[in-house]
Amino acid sequence: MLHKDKKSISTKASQFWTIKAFAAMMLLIMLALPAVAHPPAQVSLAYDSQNQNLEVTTTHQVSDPTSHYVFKIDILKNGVQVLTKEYTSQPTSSTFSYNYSLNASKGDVLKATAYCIIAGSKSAEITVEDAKLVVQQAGVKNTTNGNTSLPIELIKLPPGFKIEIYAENLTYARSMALSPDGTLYVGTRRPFETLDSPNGSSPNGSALYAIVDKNNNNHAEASEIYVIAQGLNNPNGVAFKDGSLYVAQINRIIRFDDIEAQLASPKEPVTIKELPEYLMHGWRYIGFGPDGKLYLAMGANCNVCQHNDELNATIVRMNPDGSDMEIFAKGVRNSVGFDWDPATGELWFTDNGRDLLGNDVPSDELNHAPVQGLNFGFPTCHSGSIPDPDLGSDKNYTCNTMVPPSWMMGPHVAPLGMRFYTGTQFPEEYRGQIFIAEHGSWNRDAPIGYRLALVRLQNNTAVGHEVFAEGWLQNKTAWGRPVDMQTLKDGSMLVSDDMNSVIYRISYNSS
Ligand SMILES: [Ca+2]
Ligand SMILES: [Ca+2]
Repeated sequence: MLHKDKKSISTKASQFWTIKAFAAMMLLIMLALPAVAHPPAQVSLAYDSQNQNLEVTTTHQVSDPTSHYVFKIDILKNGVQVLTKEYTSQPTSSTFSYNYSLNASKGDVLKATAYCIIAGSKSAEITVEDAKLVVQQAGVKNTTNGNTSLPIELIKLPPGFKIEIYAENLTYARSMALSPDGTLYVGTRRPFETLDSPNGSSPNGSALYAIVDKNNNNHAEASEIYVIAQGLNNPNGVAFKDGSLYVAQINRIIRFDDIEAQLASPKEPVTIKELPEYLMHGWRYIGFGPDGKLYLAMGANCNVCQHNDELNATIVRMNPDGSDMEIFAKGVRNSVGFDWDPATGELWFTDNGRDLLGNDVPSDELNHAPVQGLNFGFPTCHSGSIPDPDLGSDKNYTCNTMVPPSWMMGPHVAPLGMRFYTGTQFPEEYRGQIFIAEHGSWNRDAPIGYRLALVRLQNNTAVGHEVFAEGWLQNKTAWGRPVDMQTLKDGSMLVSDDMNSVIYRISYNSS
């Protein structure tokens, strides 16, 4: 019947339907256009006050950067246009940076807008801070229905290893801790310019997360992520012991008791330790040693300085209730990662070297503190052999009494999280070795870091250093920043990234 009707359609009607089909096709093409010609997904800004340089990083994923590209960048200072640059292509098919020489001082608001040649634009804004700080804005994430679009296929790993997204939308995810029952706790740290007040304790402060992978699919669905607390003052450090979660904010350490039973609605935490509140290097890292003590890194409140607070630039330890705090290691500028060798029970830690001595000096450090009371050099001695030039050449500072680094990680790589690999999924050659997350340089001309490094040990001594995972840095532009690692029970390894607010999972399969 239908077949017969179709056959009987007149030529006129047939022309009509052809026009209709043509119109429908045009409509479809027009509807499809926005998916082809999209505005840049992300723009982020970094201003280097010292060098008066604005770096504009744009993510604009295209198939052909010579025909579909960001053709213009506009820059406004305090609402007034100060710079316009036009381009006839973009350097890469995804993320790229342009640097502009620009005079700005503290308090100035810089805004950059990137325009797509076909359609749309994207803007980002920052407020210029003190000369010694570079302001970075994470920008707007390209997030659709909870699926973050990140080019993880760019990350290179040794053969047999795979990286995938484990959890997303964890705002500024930083340090991680795993409970014996497998709950993952995730601390966070806000970039300076997102703090609503100097102490960051407003309702718009930072969140603290817990993840329970209930369906064991090695991915955190939204229903498996708990916000344990909000409005905290940069809860960077997390540690777990005897059923309690310890959280180090800038200004205090708090403890959530019996937390596993009340992830959905935790009781009020108790404060176990008040801490001196300062922003510079004030992001706290904590962990429990094999001696049952809570260890805490107290970063130096300066780039380089002699400080009259003896706790400044140390690693301290205390009882789990906060009592009997004592200095464990001195001369530690800014450690944001430490761990104990499961074979010896001895402490190893990363340390971030001072700035403003140039691109290649000093090296960041991996250190070894087998006993209490050692001095690792800061502020008078850097990298084990460089007396500080700014603290007075007449003082004849020497490195003789200081403990040199166990391994030089390279200048400005910013080694943060540091973990012994304690699983058995990775091949034998990785077991008991040290993984280090390099957050990446913020003030080096040629960026460095933005990768996972591996330091190999032999007989309790560091003997080698290699790159384990890289690709977050592409053409001098970083699209991700590793912070901390955590080995899961199955031997896979999680890696947090505070630039993208995600956690990756690295696993190994020999077949
Ligand atoms: Ca899951
Ligand atoms: Ca040192």
